Amino acid sequence: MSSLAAELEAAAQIGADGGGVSRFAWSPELAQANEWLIRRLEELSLEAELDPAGNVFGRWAVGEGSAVLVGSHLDTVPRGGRYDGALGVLAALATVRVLRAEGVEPKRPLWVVSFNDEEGSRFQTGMLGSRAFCGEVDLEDWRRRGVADAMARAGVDFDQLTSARAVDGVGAYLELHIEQGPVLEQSGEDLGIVTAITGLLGFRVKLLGAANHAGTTPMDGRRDALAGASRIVLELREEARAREDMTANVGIVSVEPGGFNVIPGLAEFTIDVRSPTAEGFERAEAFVRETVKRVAAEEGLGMEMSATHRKPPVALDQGLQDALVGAAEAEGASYRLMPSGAGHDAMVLAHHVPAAMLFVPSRGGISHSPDEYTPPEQCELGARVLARAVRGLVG
Ligand code: HGY
Ligand code: MN
Ligand code: MN
Repeated sequence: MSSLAAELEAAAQIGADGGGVSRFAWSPELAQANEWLIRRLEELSLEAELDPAGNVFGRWAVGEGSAVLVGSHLDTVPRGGRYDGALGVLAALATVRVLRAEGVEPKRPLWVVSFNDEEGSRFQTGMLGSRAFCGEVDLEDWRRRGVADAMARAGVDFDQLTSARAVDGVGAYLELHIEQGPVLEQSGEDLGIVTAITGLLGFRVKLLGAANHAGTTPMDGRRDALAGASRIVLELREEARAREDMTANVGIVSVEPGGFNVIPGLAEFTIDVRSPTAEGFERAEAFVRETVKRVAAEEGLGMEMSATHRKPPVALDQGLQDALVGAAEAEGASYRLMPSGAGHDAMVLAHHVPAAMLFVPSRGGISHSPDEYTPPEQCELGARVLARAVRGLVG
């Protein structure tokens, strides 16, 4: 088994959960994964650091000028797969290993990174680590979301988050990632070179009705919060199905008081909508706000709605895409230029430095699931192309 496959296997044991992996920001499982990673970085004689935002860096401090930053994330969705994020972090390690083995002396610094909380699983607002690294910290919003309490429980000082900004030292960011969709498997190419990353919109909605007796309350006139939420879920789905440039998902729903014979008086849920175009992104946001407001009114429900995240679609750097094309061709790998339907830390970095991503196929297009899988030879080809591109960037 290659060291990449072995390390993916070892990482998947940390936070193993029901066949998948659960590692959330400032949780013991992610802390254990970060410690494991730091040991790997130190074995490669890199300067390892756990920064104030929970990001893990391994720095090869050589040469001069801005650093090439390579990595991804080790946090996961609940019972996620073993490749989402981890592949990119471990491929960055493999890149250093290859360059050292080849006796390459980089002419500029090379940094490996595992960003904290890319998924947003705990606080429903993702990419906290890369946003802090880039100086995009919203202390009040994050405090309101419980980030400060979670950090305090983990013994980490919330007020130090703003000192995590260090993107000024970076000149380029590269991330290897599984595609998390069916395109490459269906088209048969070895690799995807990402042109742009879809825009992400997140909301948290609370519908307030009236808890009442499920049997004696006349059907007309009920103020059923879950019925209202259900209508919104289906209307979002219909709209997204009818459009080429929109996806919609409601992944978390809770109702109160939660009795089988009680009409739900309160329903709280998340909304995740996405669009790869600026126009589609604006239209999707307007549609969500209008639909929630209209259905709440029609159902006689009170409504509270807050945005959890808003990341417009972003194009990735043409020069770095060209470098990935050159590296793929040099490795004899077939590839296609393609957008990403998933969000990534690269969409944060891309607003600050040239950033690019490389995809390997996902079996059945499955991700955010224990069934996520990419064959070792495809992972290794992706890692080889990444290493070749990085070698070209560090001179
Ligand atoms: O949700 C996403 O697209 C990413 O996996 N965080
Ligand atoms: Mn993910
Ligand atoms: Mn990811």
